[in-house]
Amino acid sequence: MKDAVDSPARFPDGFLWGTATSAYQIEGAVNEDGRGESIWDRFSRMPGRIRNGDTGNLACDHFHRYPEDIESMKDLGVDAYRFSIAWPRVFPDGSGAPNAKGLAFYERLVDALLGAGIEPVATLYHWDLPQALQARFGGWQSRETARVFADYAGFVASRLADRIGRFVTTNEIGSFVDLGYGSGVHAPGLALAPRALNQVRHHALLGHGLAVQAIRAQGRSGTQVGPAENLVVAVPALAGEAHAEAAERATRDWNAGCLTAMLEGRYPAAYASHPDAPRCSADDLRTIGETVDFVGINVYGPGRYVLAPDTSVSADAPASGDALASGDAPAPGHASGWRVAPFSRSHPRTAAAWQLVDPSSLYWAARHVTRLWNPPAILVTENGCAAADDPQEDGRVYDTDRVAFLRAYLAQLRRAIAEDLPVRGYFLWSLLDNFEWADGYDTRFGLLRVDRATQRRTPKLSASFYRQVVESDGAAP
Ligand code: IFM
Repeated sequence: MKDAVDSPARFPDGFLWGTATSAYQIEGAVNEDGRGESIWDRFSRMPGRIRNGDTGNLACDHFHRYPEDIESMKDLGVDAYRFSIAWPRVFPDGSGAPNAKGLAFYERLVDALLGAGIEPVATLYHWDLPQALQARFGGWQSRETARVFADYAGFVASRLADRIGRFVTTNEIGSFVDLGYGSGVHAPGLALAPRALNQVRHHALLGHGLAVQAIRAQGRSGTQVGPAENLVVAVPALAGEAHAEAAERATRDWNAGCLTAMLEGRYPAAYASHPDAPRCSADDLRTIGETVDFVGINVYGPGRYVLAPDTSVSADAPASGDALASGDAPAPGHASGWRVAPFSRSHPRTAAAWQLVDPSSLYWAARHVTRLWNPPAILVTENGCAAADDPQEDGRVYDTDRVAFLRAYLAQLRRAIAEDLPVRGYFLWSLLDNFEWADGYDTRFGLLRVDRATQRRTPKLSASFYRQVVESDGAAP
């Protein structure tokens, strides 16, 4: 295996350097211009659900400050900006009559981005489900939600595909289903049994597939569409092809209920035959497996370390729980041809307790996705680092850990490019410090600090670093 971390790789022409955000995390203005309530408005009002009782009511006030935020993107020099459209702004009741004023915000945003020479990339679902659909159908518990999601996606494409060339359907089905309907730590805060949880995930996958069809039907010829998934990335613990192949198999198994199903149009046999498997028809699977123009991968760190099955080290661990969650393999690893090397307790993490660090996870994610499913293109739709980056006495933010993190992950992106893996864009999460869901505003991923009291934006050291990356087309790290 060639290790190209240190070799200079030219990024392909048209490679997109970007930043990413999502609507509820930055917009604020939750009651303006006819926006309907979302499940996150409701959830964040519930006592004890969000750290410090934070809400997205004001967030980064991006709804009013987007011109300033676009200026910041111009300073960074980025080619593209991935944002999300708030479904309840466009359809306050989830379906029915569209809200012209809600759509008008995104028209203003998109026009301003294009005016600044920045390509808009729009995500249609980044977790802010209209509360009306939760009340009416139980949200993604019902396939009706998948159906009306496609109506909304088609409508947005019919109005904006003249200016938006790339749409992301759903962001991280693997997260919003498990956290919102399984552990209940995210909206809508439910804790369903495994079978019901898998059915919810199936409906979300169906929503993705139906949205692909609707965008193709109502967008323009050439409009590109794909999902963004935080796949569980198996990283080979040791060098050598046998371990790399074991990690590839493990990645397919661990994403059985999500990305594997989307990209293969079927659930792998071990998943489909599990007693908790979702009910589904052949038609559903064809829809879920609609071809996509790109696969968005959100990569923050390693999901598991994996070894070839016959490796004689003492590492051995149960590979699966009983529940068929998207991150769980349905069959023991030995049967599937891999085994787990468990994380040590001292494995490095960022300021977010869940974020384990290994830069090579970005390379392995791109390599596994390419070898397993050979998509036309891969976009790194999210990658970033949580940091406890308080301002220093001079008022500046020296987020040295984020710079070190990005430098190391981007070197692995160069390694992927040097091996001709079809990565066509990189969107750094996130432009701004923002509402980090149940963690509120205390967990920060931004290139720009946002002062909570004044909303003042201060570019951090990492913003200067990323400007150099973009300026040099990835050569600088
Ligand atoms: O902030 C989130 C984002 O909404 C989805 N992907 C992971 C990010 C960091 O936790």
